[in-house]
Amino acid sequence: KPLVFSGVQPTGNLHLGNYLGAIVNFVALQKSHDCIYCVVDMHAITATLVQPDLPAQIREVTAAFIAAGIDPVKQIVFNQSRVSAHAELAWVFNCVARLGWLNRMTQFKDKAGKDRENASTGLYAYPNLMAADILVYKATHVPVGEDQKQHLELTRDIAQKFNNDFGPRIAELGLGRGEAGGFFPAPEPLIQPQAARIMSLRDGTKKMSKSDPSEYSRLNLTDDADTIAQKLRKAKTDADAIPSEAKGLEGRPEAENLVGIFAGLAGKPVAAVLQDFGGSQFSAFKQALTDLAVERLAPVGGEMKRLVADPGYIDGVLKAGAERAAAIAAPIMDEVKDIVGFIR
Ligand code: AQP
Repeated sequence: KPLVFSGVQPTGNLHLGNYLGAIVNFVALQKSHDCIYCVVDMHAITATLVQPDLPAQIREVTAAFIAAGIDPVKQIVFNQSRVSAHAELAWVFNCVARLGWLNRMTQFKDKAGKDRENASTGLYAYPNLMAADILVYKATHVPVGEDQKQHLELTRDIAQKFNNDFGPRIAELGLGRGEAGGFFPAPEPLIQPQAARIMSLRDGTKKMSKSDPSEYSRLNLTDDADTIAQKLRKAKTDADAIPSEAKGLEGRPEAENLVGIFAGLAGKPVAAVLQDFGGSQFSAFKQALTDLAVERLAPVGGEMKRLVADPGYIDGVLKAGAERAAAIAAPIMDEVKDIVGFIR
């Protein structure tokens, strides 16, 4: 049976890229799938150990999920550290994944930067924990932005190696899944084509990111209308008008990004946006983009602020979600222990 799993790190500054690249898709998928949405607090300490206010950051992501339209009664919403099976399976996967596989991960290279010797081992093993997050539920579909595609491929490699290496034990214990035989499924990424990669408002070649020191690089979900207007007014552009066809965006990363953001917010293809605005100057386009961004984001931000003002409600959602998540994960983790040979 298809099952959706995805996570967002509570590292502060939740932004438009997280929203259009991931959360909008989370909301859409709940119509057709059972979904587990996780606030991945254990991932949040991999790059920066001491977070400014981790409990508040966890509540903020939870509020964003609910404000965007995720139903925490129908779907499962919880914080990762509460379900210990994630950490247990991650350890097994630390022993499945090969150093050579992790050495290829571009996110580690980006986040570790030049001072690689000083990066935490948690940051290095991050993709193994991510694989455990997904596979501890045997989830089959993972909505993510394009930056996570490589980690999803690694998750599939880990699933396959586990299935192969333990193949005889899996068969002996009768724990294979139907004809495929393997224990873990090979989960598939679900990437929104229009908003797969939202770029910085200051530099169209850099991903919009929570950790960018410039507030002007991103639209935060909690920005008010004036802040959204100000950031978009200052967003970098070039001197040419908006083209009427996509090939006119080639070599113009900032223009491409703003048109892509418009398309993502409007839920329209880029070609339709170019048809409407082809020939317009950026000043007029930015005004229309501001109106649209305020219309789409302000209600989400407003609802987030209302929800975080009631931490009791949020904490109740996370606790109930963790109990439901643990009930799914625990028997799968027991089977993993049986396959590996741990006495329990
Ligand atoms: N710029 C983006 N465009 C589209 N999707 C994006 N995502 C992140 N940035 C963009 C997607 O949002 C989901 C949650 O991301 P995350 O918080 O778990 O991790 P991240 O990718 O490390 O996010 P940031 O914002 O870029 O944080 P920092 O600055 O810490 O690196 C994921 O599905 C991600 O693809």
